[in-house]
Amino acid sequence: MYSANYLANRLRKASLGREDAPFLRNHQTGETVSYGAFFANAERVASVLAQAGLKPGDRVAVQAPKTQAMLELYVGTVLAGGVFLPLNTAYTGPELSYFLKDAKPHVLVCDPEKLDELKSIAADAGVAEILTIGSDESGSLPNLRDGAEPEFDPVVRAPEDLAAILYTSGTTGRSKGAMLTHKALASNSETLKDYWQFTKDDVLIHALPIFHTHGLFVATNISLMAGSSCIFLAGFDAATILDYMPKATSMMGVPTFYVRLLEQDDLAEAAKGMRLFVSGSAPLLAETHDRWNAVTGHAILERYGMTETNMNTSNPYDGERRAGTVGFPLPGVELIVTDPETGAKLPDGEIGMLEVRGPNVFAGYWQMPEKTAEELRENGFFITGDLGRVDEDGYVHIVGRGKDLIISGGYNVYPKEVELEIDELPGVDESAVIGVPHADFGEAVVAVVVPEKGARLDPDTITTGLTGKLARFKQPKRVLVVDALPRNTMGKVQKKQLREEYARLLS
Ligand code: MCA
Ligand code: AMP
Repeated sequence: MYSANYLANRLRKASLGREDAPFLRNHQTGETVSYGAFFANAERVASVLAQAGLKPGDRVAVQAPKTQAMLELYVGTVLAGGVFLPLNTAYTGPELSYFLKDAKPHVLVCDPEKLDELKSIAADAGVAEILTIGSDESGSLPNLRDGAEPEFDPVVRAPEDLAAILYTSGTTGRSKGAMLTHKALASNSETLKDYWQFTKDDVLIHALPIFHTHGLFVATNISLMAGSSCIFLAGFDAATILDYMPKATSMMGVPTFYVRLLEQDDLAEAAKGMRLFVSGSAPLLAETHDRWNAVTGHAILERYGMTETNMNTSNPYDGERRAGTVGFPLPGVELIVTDPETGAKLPDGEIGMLEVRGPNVFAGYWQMPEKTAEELRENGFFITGDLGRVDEDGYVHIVGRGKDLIISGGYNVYPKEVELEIDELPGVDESAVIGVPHADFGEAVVAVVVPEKGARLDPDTITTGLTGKLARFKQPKRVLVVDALPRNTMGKVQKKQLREEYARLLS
């Protein structure tokens, strides 16, 4: 009966008839939730959403703690024909206000602790219904779910219908909503499940947040599609992960996970029975890859993706997982390297802009046709903003970013967004925000600030001034006050020079 709904059908298929098989082993509650119970709850949530007046295509925004209830909301939204719109729990009220006004969701689901703050923000954005999910699985949504009818007829959804919108920061400081179709999400997860050989016998350590592609569409969708189970952790904690490893088969993480796990004494013993470690969202240093291999005997499998495209390339499951590369284009994904200026295809081996095309590519940016046209070519190739090359054996190397982006611990920070906030603060003339190497986060945010003429600036006042305006992970780990920013003859700020000058600031 799920067959009418393209994505839900594919998320359900592997567990049909295996209702008692475990899906989530919830670390917080200590309970294991079976596939049957999980989908019954997701159907009840779909009923609650329909009761609340959700129509096909309506958005359901959620900024809630990582819980089983939030995963039920994801699947429930898909079943109800809605568009799931998860938001980073670190976002502040002003940041949330932008997303709500832009996406105009029918429903907002938030942490009960934020309800008072978000009520007026949601009302301003025209949100019809606010529900809550707390970190202990309580809240108004779980309450309504428990009183709802257990069966729901999934709303008909075609491959090209939207299943989710995920916001990704824009170079101008304005985030863009990447529109993801049922087909894009389903096809990519199906490909990855096969490529990485996930089966019902897998037990995945799930410690990533579920408001981004990596934790939601890669880790969760693959588990559902394989009918495997997840050890579901609210967040990353090295000791807890080590405790679970002997009961698990696989883990997905950002490079910071691997750097931190390498500091644990018992890693080699704990990792013995694991079959797969996947890394992505940011570059994994070859040094981390090699150390992991030396300690555990496992070669981390690195892959490369984006919010707009889900996963594009992966190192092989069987075959050499080459450190410092992101492997080969996935089956069905085409990858070309082009001249960043002209867009012309470059000869093999040359460094240029990576462009990708395939069923995984998004349908465009929400209500931003000009932005869509700038980045998504008419022939279907998406201009990633990443610079790379393909070596003689076909492995893709990412050598840099054409876009002005900092990736800190797997979270993206757009310097412009931070600079705009800093420049608003009293006594600031201008600022330049850069990423510098950081042993734990890979890159860390640093702000170089010039005071107004005659003004005295204390770095702490910048830090305090940003509180409540920007999510903590976007805030500079260090603020430097200088007399002037380096510029070229055209007057353009030389960020490269700043990055070189401060390369060892935090390492
Ligand atoms: C936390 N903090 C950070 C970060 N995380 N600062 C900079 N960068 C970060 N990533 C700050 C907090 O604001 C806080 O600061 C202090 O560090 C401690 O916070 P806590 O929550 O305890 O940190 P943590 O639990 O140690 O978190 C680090 C983490 C986490 C586990 C690496 O950031 C994480 O789970 N990252 C994964 C992100 C992810 O899933 N990315 C996938 C995006 P203060 O004390 O000052 O308040 S999807 C994607 O990129 C594409 C599509 C792809 O290819 O996957
Ligand atoms: P997001 O905007 O969160 O979708 O982040 C996507 C960006 O993360 C990509 O455009 C890359 O710059 C980066 N990224 C993801 N995976 C990798 C990887 N394995 N190596 C290097 N960069 C990566």
